Parts: sequence; C-alpha cells; structure tokens
Amino acid sequence: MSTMAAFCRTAAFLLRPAKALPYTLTAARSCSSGGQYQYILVEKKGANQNVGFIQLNRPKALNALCDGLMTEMGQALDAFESDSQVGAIVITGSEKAFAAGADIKEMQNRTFQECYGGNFLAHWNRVSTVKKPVIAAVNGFALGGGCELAMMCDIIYAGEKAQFGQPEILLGTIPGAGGTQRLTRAVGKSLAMEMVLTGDRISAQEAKASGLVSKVYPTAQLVEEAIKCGEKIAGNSKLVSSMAKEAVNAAYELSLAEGNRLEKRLFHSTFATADRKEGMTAFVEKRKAIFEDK
Ligand code: CO8
Repeated sequence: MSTMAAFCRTAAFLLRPAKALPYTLTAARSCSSGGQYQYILVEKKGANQNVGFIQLNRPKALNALCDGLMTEMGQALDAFESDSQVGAIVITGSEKAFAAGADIKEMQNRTFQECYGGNFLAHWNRVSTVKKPVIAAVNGFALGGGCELAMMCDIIYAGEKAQFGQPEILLGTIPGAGGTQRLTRAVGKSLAMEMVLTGDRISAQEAKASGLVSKVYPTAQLVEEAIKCGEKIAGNSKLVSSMAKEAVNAAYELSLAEGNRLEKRLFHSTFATADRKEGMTAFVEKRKAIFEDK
C-alpha cells in the first residue's frame, strides 16, 4: 500500500462518524477511490443499515456500462464485502433503464488485439464473485451487458415494465459476459437461442414465466421490495448465507454427485458455527434467533 493510501485509510478511520453514513459521503470512499463515485450512487439502506445499495447513475446513456462504471462497481462491491454490517447488496438502475448494455461508443473502435491482449472487460466478473447475496432490481431496459449484469446477481426482481434482451447479434457481435451461458441455464435452450439469435427482448412477465426473475412488482415499488428482501437475508447469519450461496452456485458448475458432496460438507461446516447452535437453540426455546455471524 502506498504511503498516501495508508494515510488516507488512517485518516478515514479517525474521521469515521459513529453511525455509518452512505459511502458516497464518507472520507473512506473519497480516499480509496480518489473521489466520489462518478457513475454510481452508493449507500447503505434498511432499518439496520445492513443492505448495501448500488444505483447505476448514467441516465443520459441509459446506464450503459462503461469501463469506469464497472470499475466503480467493483470498488463498491469490495467495500460492502468487507463491511461487517452489510449482509446483502442491491444493484439497481433507473426506472427507464437498469442498463442498456456495455457502452457501444466505448467499444466501437476497439481491435481484437486490444480486446484479447488486454482481456477486455474481464473485471466485470467481480459481480459474480461476491460472497454476500446480491439482488438485481431491474426496471426498464436490461439489454446485452445489462441483462448479463442482472444475471451475475443471485436474485432478480423485475419492475412490471422491465425488458430483458441480448441484442449483441444486431451489432455484429455476441454476448461476452455470460449471456449465452447464464441465460441458457436460466430460461432453457430454445428461448435463450431465440433471444441471442434474433436480439428480441422479453417482458418482465415472460422473464418471470421462464424463470429468469423470481418476482415482478409495480415499477415504483420494485426497489423497496428488493431492499426488503435484502433486509430479510441480512437478518440471517451472514456466514451461513455465504455458505448457502456457495452451495446453490455450485449447482451451475458441478455434477449432481459432486454438488451434493459439496453441499454436505458445507452443511457439516455450519455445525462449527455459533450461529447454527443459536438458530436451533432459539427454535427449541421458542424465541427469535440472534445471529452474530460467528
Ligand atoms: N452504449 C452507449 N450508449 C448507449 C447505449 C449503449 N449500450 N444504449 C443507449 N445509449 C445512449 C444512446 O446512444 C443515446 O445517447 P445520445 O442521446 O447521446 O444519442 C442515449 O443512450 C439514449 O438512447 P436512445 O436515444 O437510443 O433511447 P431509446 O429510448 O430510443 O432506445 C434502447 C433505448 C432501445 C435501449 C436503445 O438505446 C438501444 O438499443 N441501445 C443499445 C442496446 C444494445 O445494443 N445493448 C447491447 C450492447 S453490447 C453489449 O452489451 C455487449 C456486452 C459484452 C460484455 C463483455 C464483457 C467481457
């Protein structure tokens, strides 16, 4: 760590307010990111301030995912990941657009050599490696990289006017951040093929029917509902939630036998936690469990 970075961290710690404020306002963010976020709004939500909240904030470009935005997204996720108060994260956009895709203007003149040599947009992957549960609250367009960003999250809630699509084919390219893989696993081969090969979009209702999203809400209610879901998750043991997330995600990677073996090991591991003991004891004593993430 550079001397300046170390100084910033120390100063941020000393200046830290007693009650956590939105990250956009804290000295910690100013130091570690070299200024306030430019492309996203970041704060903590919920009655207990235990839901990390990231709102994409490039309204004029319909939240097109430029490199700077995704870099900031990674920084915000890193901060929430190491914040012991935060037990779930919500990512949302605006009512018009969750995100209209990777930034086409930024990509327009790129060469193969630049993309391949520089591993173009590899850092997008950060969204899918967060250990804490992440909920996408999708209003409006979720197209191309926007749809892929939503699918990197663990749960997708949609506003009733949301539209999902992988229109890369219309630009002479194909999805590059998991669209062909995650969409196929979520909605099945026929619909995924149709979307990827035609560029046609599906509605929130179709997304719900096909299993891409778990709930559909009126537009204005969506974010509040996603935060409520985040609060519910954050009220459980954060340690055990991460284990549950790891186990469900393994279903995408492993054979049934390997997945069941991993699940069993993680299940056994919960017996090494104080939270497992507390959860079962609270049930027997007919009281609400108090989890301490231990
Ligand atoms: N990139 C850059 N700018 C965009 C994008 C985008 N993806 N989408 C919209 N904008 C800009 C427009 O250029 C316009 O800007 P300006 O006012 O300066 O001209 C502004 O946003 C508003 O857009 P529109 O005027 O087009 O708004 P409409 O309401 O008429 O249309 C649409 C909305 C239908 C969403 C339309 O904007 C559209 O089709 N956008 C492009 C959608 C698209 O093709 N997305 C896929 C992009 S490719 C991709 O995501 C690949 C991901 C690969 C990731 C790889 C990781 C390793």
